[in-house]
Amino acid sequence: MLVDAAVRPEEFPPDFVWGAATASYQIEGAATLGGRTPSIWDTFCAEPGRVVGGDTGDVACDHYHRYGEDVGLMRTLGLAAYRFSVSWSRVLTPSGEVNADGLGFYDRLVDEVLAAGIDPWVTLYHWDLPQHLEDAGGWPARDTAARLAELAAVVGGRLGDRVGHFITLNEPWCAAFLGYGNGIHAPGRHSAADAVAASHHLNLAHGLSVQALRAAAPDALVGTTLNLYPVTAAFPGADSEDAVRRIDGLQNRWFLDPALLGSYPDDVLADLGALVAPTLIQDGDLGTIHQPLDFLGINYYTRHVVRPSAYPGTNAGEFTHRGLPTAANGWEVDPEGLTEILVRVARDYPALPLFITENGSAWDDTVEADGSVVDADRLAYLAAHLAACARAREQGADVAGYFAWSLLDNFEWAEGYAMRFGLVHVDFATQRRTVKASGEWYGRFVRAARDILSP
Ligand code: PNW
Repeated sequence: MLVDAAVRPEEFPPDFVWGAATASYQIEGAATLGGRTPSIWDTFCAEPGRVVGGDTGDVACDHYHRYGEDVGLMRTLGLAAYRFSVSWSRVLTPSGEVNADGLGFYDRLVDEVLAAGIDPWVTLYHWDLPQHLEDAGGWPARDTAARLAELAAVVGGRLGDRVGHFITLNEPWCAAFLGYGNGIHAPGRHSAADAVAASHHLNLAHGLSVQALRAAAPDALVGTTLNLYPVTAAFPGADSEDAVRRIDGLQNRWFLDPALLGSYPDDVLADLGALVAPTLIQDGDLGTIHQPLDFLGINYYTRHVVRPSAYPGTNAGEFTHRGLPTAANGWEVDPEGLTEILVRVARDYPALPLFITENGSAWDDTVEADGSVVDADRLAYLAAHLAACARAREQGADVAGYFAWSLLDNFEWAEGYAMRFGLVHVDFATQRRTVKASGEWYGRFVRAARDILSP
């Protein structure tokens, strides 16, 4: 890939938040240690054919034991902030008790991050639902929303004296539609109605968790993270315009509107029709979901280019490409889409600081004879997307920070360890970490932007 994107540190304000992100199941390992019980991802990985290569998160990056080294890498990169998620089934037991060992891990991690001069940003839910809650119905069951608020109270209460930013959910669209709709993610169920029910209960869980966090951690700032995509028609025509509206509705507005405007979009309700069970959206739900937020997290990877038959979650080839370069996982590299989605969100949902809480790309990295990792494509991707953030800021979007996905190569869900997104290469046989060329570049850029000296 070749992207010609000049971007300079001076294009960002001194208080712009520079970070990197991870998620618990993707890096921690230690799946059975410290009282952790199984999550839906442990179960899913154990089922043949679900994950490429039969890979699991049992060991992953062994971050549970190596977090000190990993925080050292963050410091080397000059990061101002580190976004990670908590493993729900580490923190709470199936009977709802606090597991002191599990919560203690995050307590130590937060202290280590702070001691390195880095701000911890904590995501409550990044897809690893405790298996016992799935057995009780999972996200299609309304009760699961209240259970997340219990986690919020515990985590907020324990970490809220030191953590300045909490994110309720990571990408509820994925959790609902990939988990319960097309089944490519855990728990691997295939029901459109269940996916829609899950999406409403995730939205509800967001609202309830904001309330719980406000009570438990009154000094912290609270937001959520959505995976948003600009949606473009593959070719002109009225059918295409309707496909754009439908995909944009379910992918973007179905999550943005209730959280930020207090209503579901009428056109999406009409599209879904009987998939929205009569008892699903209850009186008062939208008021609960619509909590004042301090920021919105946006994860951006690519654009959706749709044909008339497109429908999210169906995975049936209705999405297409524009002929741009594609990363190793097939996602088109489209930095202009990032500018577009930022400017659009700033226009339609004003007065909310926006943070890129994930952006990055998978490539087949080359490990040189001397052990260095050359990843020119990832470096170019990063530079082009930082330039896209700068363009959005010039157009008035309040883009206040950027978290690269990901700090480390890690367990890439259904793709297992085959797809590498890290700024830091991980040799999974030895757990040896090597900062890639992209990581070196990002570190230099961040240090220049923050006006801090090299280590
Ligand atoms: C996001 N899709 O996942 C997640 O937040 C990360 O945990 C993940 O590692 C990263 O992006 C890279 O994939 C997604 O198929 C996974 O549409 C799949 C999809 C979207 C986002």
